[in-house]
Amino acid sequence: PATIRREDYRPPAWFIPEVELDFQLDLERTVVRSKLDVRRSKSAKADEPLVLQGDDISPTSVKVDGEARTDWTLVEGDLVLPLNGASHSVEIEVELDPSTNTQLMGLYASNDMLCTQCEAEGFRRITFAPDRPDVLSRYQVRMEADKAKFPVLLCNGDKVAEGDGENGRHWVQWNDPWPKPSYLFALVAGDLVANNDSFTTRSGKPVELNIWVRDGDLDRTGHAMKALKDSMRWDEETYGREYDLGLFNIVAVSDFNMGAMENKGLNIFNSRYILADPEVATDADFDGIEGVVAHEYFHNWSGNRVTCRDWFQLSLKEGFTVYRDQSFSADMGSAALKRIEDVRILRAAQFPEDAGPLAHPIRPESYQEISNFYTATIYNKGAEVIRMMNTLMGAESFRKGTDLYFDRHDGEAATCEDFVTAMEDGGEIDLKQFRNWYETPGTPRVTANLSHDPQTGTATVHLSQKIAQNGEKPKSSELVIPLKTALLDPETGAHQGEQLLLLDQTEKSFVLEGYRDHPVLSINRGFSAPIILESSQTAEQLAFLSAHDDDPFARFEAVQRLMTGYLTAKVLGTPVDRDIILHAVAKILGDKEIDPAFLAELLVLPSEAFLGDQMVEVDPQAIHDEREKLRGKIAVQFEKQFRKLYKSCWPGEFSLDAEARANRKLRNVTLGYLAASYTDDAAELAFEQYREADNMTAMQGALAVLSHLEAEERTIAFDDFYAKFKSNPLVLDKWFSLQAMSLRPDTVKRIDSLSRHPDFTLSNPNRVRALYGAFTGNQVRFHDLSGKGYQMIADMVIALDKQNPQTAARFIPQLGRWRRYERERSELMRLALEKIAAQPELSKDVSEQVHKSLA
Ligand code: HT7
Ligand code: ZN
Repeated sequence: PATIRREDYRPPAWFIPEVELDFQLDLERTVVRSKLDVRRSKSAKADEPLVLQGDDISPTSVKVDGEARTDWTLVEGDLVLPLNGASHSVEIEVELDPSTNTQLMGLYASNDMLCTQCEAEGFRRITFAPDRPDVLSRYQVRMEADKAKFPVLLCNGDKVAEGDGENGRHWVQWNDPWPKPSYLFALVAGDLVANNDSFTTRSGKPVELNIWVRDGDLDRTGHAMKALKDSMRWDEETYGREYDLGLFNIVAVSDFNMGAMENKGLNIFNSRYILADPEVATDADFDGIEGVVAHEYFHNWSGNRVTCRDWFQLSLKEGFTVYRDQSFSADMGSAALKRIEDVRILRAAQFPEDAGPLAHPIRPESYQEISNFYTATIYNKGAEVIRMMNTLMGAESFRKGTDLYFDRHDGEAATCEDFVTAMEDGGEIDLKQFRNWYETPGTPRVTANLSHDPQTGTATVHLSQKIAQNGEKPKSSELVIPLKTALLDPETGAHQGEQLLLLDQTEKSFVLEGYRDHPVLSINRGFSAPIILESSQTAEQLAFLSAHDDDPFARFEAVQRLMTGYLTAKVLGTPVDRDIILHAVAKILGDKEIDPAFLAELLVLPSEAFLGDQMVEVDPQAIHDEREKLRGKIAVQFEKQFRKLYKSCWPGEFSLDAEARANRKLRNVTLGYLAASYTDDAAELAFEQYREADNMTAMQGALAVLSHLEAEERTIAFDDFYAKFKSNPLVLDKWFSLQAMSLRPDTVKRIDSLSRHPDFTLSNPNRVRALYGAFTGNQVRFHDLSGKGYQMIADMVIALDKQNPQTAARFIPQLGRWRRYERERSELMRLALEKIAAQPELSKDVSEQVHKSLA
């Protein structure tokens, strides 16, 4: 496949100010007629032909200025049409069969409804167009379909007319006043019902809000609607951004490649990010809905009103919007817990990406298939970069910067450079060196050491940075790294205030005055920079921080570092003291000030995957064994406290308030410890929780414990769960996932049989992720030394690639980390990749990921 490079960007030769589309919709035969008002760019050559992208479509008719034309050619799917004037009207007709579109890009069928996904390059599968984000057009769309089968016809913008046609058909005319790139186009046709509500903007404009779902799902849309209204208000208050149409539609679909899509005025969502009630959704699901609804809504400004010039600028909209949705969720709930969660995600998904063969900067230099670049780096590291700007600038100046960015680029297709320049100009700050974050792949490693001179009462923080050279070569390695720091009194944990240390050279020292005693260093508080900290802190100092640090993230981090240090030492066979961990846990459990949700966070051991990421050579079995031993020891040592805590978090009536959620969380964590304490009643206890549960958080917590056990309660509970929820696809996904995450030795076999279960299908990405995605996260079973886990994923990728390349390609990074594993596993993983690479006719998506992983 061809490589597309950022440096090769050229402005478009033709602009299309107006687009008219006419859809004669049907599941098997849809006719699309387009009328494009094409204008030659002043900078384009006079004989430059019009090139309109197409993918897997061919025109049934082409007209220019009303005259039929046959002098067009198809070049690698694109329509090339010679034109000699400065402006023309081009009409094209295309026929599609949405029912056979298994890629879920372009126009496709999902449960008898028709919907679209155009980002990044799906519009070209609907009709021929300049399918690039820097060509913005005003769209007028007419949709016509059978009224009984498709009573609801939705598109971007405002509905301007509707009527009935012949033969039971009806039509709707839509007009979107805001010029937009083709990737933001959307339509939906189906038999849907709406949760209808309204919102009044702060300037007094009424907005009609609809969440469209299938009949029967309506009473599960309340949480999403609340999240939408909260987001609209928050964006007005926090960024001064108002909604700009009279209508905002959301549609939930079951077959969707990603989480959701921010199409102008018509967001389309994976149903898992819309539908929830306590019986079917966990607290984490509720949070996911709030975050994704907000994210898509916020795109209306950061993405739609100001869009991206080209796909290399993807983080311009995605990084900024993730930062915005993270801040929103922090404001809606607990900022501390949200930060811990965000960092967990960053470390689980982005750090490994940065350390592997697919590493890329947040503004990549090249790609073969842009769908492969919807990554944790673009999204989550991109958000961290924006967060660092906020830290450097301060809230007020940051807001001045974003105000200027929105004003300056409203209605334009902008670049990351435009964003940084606006932040500089609006916020009055120099971000020259900070820009290095945009072109530097890899996670910086920062060493931090503290020295103390009792004579002068000075404490010196010695910092240095280096970056692992992986993937694309960094152009510059000196980053601006903002480190929130405090020096804690070694007796009381008190400090004189937080300081922001800016590490902007390879090495830098900061001398701080007024410390009679050697203080304890608390650095990168709040995870102010996305780095790996290498400090020479002793276990005693970490234990001190884990008991005293007043920054919740730093306290959490101290516990994690303490446990990580212990576990990695054990795996390597280095002698290490366990008592210090047990004392730290005792202190945490004895701290009456800690709220239950935070206590639950502090008690969770670092994940096996995270522990592996800290090691030069990963042995998943050894990591698993040591982690289980420590868990068992903590469980046995503190069994009484866990039992007491478990009982004390007995839930009352279900509520989504913070206290009730904290109790559910702590209850599940303590149940996990009780099960690990080798007590005889573990299965019984979990089973009882399962039976008595009136909410999915408790049910899932119980099943997660049971899933690992050899007990008849396990079979009874899983069978019961299946019988209860088999008609709810989102809950059935949980049934598949929970089994795929089981630590039982027969898990690989079980996955194999689940892949032949009547409810399993490769056609639904949620189901694929539920089974195989959960399995690849199950470190000890996916990395089973037999290599069967790797083969299973390779075979699935090969089969899925023929149907849905985008979803298939997302499984490659799991195998792509083969170099990090011990010799035997490493070789087996490589062989699985080789097997995929040897397939004829691999998609661009899978081919790019596999070849980069093997290179
Ligand atoms: N901007 C959206 C990206 C997206 C997408 C990309 C490729 C293929 C399918 C897709 N569905 C949605 C989602 C977002 O970040 O808001
Ligand atoms: Zn997004």
